[in-house]
Amino acid sequence: MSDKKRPDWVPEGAGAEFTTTVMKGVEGGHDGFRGNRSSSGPRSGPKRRRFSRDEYVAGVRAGDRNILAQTITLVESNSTAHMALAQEVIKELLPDTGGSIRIGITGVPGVGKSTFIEALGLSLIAKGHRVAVLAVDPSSTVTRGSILGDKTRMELLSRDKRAFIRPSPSSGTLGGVTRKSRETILVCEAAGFDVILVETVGVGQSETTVRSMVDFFLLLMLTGAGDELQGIKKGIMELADSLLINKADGDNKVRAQAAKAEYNRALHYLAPATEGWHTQAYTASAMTGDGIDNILEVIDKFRETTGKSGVFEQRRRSQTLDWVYSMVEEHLLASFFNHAGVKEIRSEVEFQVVEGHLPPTVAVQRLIQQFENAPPLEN
Ligand SMILES: Nc1nc2c(ncn2[C@@H]2O[C@H](COP(=O)(O)OP(=O)(O)OP(=O)(O)O)[C@@H](O)[C@H]2O)c(=O)[nH]1
Ligand SMILES: [Mg+2]
Repeated sequence: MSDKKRPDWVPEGAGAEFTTTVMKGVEGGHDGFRGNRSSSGPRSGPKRRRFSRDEYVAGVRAGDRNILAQTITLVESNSTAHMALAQEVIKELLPDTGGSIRIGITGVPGVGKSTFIEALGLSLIAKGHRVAVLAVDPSSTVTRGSILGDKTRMELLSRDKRAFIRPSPSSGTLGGVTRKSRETILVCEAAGFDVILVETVGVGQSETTVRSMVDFFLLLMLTGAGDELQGIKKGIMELADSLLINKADGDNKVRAQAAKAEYNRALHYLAPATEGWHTQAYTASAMTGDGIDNILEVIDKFRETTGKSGVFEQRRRSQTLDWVYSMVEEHLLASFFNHAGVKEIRSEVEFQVVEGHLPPTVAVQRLIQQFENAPPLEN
């Protein structure tokens, strides 16, 4: 793929406005600001400067790519001081957010997500949009920044200044990754990106996580591999607003059409992911470009339909509230498990329960009582 030449379908002018747009993700240190420390050797490159709240806000609003990238780094930081500043920045930017369509794209490894995103992104910018591509990969620390490795798959898009590509945030709890990704979406919107594409690999909990932060959720599938092989569960299909059978090119075209019909039949028996919207299957090829514009039309139609019915706005509101309560939940859980009093009796209570000396319900009462009432070291 490295010597990939521009395919015929690539819109004219795409990739023409060259710039280095694949931003580095959080690296090294847990606070994401390793670049500020004099770690080793002579300093190379320009010194990274910390900005004030107002500088971050003004830079993002002005669409300054460097400040945008640094604001996201701030948002992704786990240090308490950075988090506090990030919240101030986001609070200021909030009125400028929300003006995009947020599209989640999932599918098993190798289904063609990155290639598809490049095709979709190029088509979108040719239509006058500004596209931000983010990744959510809560599954491992090793693949962090895997979008960077995908550079060859998004070669043209990554060089176009109408697009902005951001690798996955550094590792952490799923909740932490969710917060970072959601806040990154907001920052990109404030910077004027009107289409946000969120790629996530179809494993574990990440689909549900991404579904909870996007308006439209697209499931990419393969034909000829069988459902079990694809690891596609009914549950995932039920999250999707469209199914797209990818790689519908060459010998695969006919099979892709057959798979489409089959999935459309299956979809009749599933509850729709979005009220008032009928999830359907389509075919596409990120390679030839077939079906790319069609799926954009489907997304337009989705926005129009759900916008009129109010479902679009309703979902955004409930997603925001869900987010609030999932953060509350996380905070409470962390406080519980870090509580000195709870820590003190926990192993003894666990022992009593598994030995059958203490009913689980009583164990819960003891632990909660310890957490709520007893000062940590009193008994
Ligand atoms: N024939 C054909 N091959 C494709 C198409 N889209 C992608 N591929 C190929 O499929 C392989 C995987 O593509 P990627 O875009 O990296 O897939 P991905 O889903 O992003 O993979 P992960 O990031 O590893 O989860 C690459 O070799 C692509 O060239 C397509 O439409 N047709
Ligand atoms: Mg990929």
